[in-house]
This record gives sequence, C-alpha cells and structure tokens, in this order.
Amino acid sequence: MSRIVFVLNGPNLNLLGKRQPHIYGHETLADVERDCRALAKELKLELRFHQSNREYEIIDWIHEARAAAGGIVINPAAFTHTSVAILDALNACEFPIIEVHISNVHRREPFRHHSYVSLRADGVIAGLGIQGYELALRRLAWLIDEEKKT
Ligand code: CA2
Repeated sequence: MSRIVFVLNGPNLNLLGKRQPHIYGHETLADVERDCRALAKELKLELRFHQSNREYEIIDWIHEARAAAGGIVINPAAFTHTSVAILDALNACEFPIIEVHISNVHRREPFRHHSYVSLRADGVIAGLGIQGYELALRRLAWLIDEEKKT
C-alpha cells in the first residue's frame, strides 16, 4: 500500500489560533502542518497537507488521494455536518480514513453531533486538540504497516 497520506482540512481552519482559542486552542494550522510533517518523517509517510474553504477543492484532493494514497486524515470542519458530496467522494476510496475534530463536537451544539463523514470513516477522533492529527497519522501508519504483512 502507498505510504502517501493526505491530511485535508475544511473551511475556516485557516483561522486556527487566530480566533476562538477557548474552543480550538492557540496553535495555528501552520503549527499543525509542522507537527504532522515531523511525525510523518518519523513514520516514513509522505505527507500531502491541504486546507480549503471550497468544497470542490476538498473533493478534488480526495479524488487525487484515491489514485495515489494509502490513507486520508480529514477534518472536514463545517462540511462534516452538511456534505453528502464529501461522503460520496470518501466512499469511492478503498484505504483507511480517519476523521479528526479538534473540539469535542459532542459537547457542542446539536447540529455538530451528526457527521456524514463518520458514515465512512474507519475511526473518529474528537476533543483531543491538534494532537488528534498526530494520533490519526500514527493509526494510519500502523494500518499501512499491517496491510504490508498480509
Ligand atoms: O472541532 C473541529 O475540528 C471542527 O471540525 C471545527 C469546525 C467546526 O465547524 C466543526 O463542527 C468542528 C470549525 C473550524 C473553524 O475553525 C476556526 C478556528 C478559529 C477561529 C474560527 C474558526
């Protein structure tokens, strides 16, 4: 299985660390990317890290990943709760997918309790702050390594 892993981030996550630190913490998306790159190197994963405020761009990256990658870590942000199109794109992928949320969406407004993406995700991490991304990458690396053994 490919060791390319896509880390995809949805709308407004470019504002991470710049507003609402009581919910999302003080770290920026650049900090998340830096941490993910350092860990990916250790795990021998090749990282493709992206953020977009446009649904179609996220769908296009999922299509790219489908052709080349061994897994996806995705924080779809608000698209989590609205996007059948992102779910459809993920359903076309055969590798492991981990959904990450920085905040504990289940302790927040009821509209954040439902996730379309969870219908496909192999695992979901919520409420562990930006550490959730690193835990998701560790899980993907483990799954890719396990697959190699079979
Ligand atoms: O907890 C998460 O990671 C979320 O995916 C973040 C989304 C939210 O819509 C989901 O329900 C849960 C929001 C991302 C916006 O991030 C901001 C960060 C700082 C300031 C403003 C927005």
